[in-house]
Amino acid sequence: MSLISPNFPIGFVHYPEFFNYEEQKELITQVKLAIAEAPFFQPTMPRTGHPLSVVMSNFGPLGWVTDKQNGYRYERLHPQTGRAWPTIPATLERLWFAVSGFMHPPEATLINWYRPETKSKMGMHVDNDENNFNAPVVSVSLGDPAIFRIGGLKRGGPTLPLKLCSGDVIVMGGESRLCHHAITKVFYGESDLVPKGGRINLTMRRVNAVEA
Ligand code: MD6
Ligand code: FE
Repeated sequence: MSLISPNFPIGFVHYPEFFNYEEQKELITQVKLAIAEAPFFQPTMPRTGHPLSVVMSNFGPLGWVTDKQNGYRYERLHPQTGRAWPTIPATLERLWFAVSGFMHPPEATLINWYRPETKSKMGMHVDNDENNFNAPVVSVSLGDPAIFRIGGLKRGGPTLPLKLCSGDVIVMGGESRLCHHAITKVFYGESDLVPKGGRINLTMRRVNAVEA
């Protein structure tokens, strides 16, 4: 069952517990396998070099990375190993085709780990490093619950909160695709799903327009 709140931007959909506990554990296994190949790296802000509070990795032909020198971008290779990212697990590809309404596969799946040690959060941002915004962004939450807040197209406007629990999926398409959003709180220690604790978020995206 999907929930569409009348107050949320058009194109925003929430699927509470899309994945059951067994499926969540399977996704964590997939993340662990990926991390063995493509270890978490510490992303840093463009120009300042200030570290983001999460650590990251990716699945897919393209991975989202950021560092002081070159800023936000997509890369084919892991910044430290120089190897290609692991392929997107079949479960996630199936999710994409089930909920995105988009005929072409995702090109990138960002893995964010919100660690209990650092009490990670994520500031207000827009996902706009892609070359085309026709496809929605699809995201999966695993582990500790969190408060997601979504605003409008302009920075600094009012925002609405949504609690994201383990197994939840959200879709940001249509008018919501370029809305500001953040993770303002994580309820650390509530879930035992993630081996070293915390929250894992998987964010699936298209980067390039579909070729004609
Ligand atoms: C998170 N999510 O849930 C952060 N972006 O940890 C995002 O930044 C996000 O969930 C675009 C679309 C869906 C998302
Ligand atoms: Fe985002």
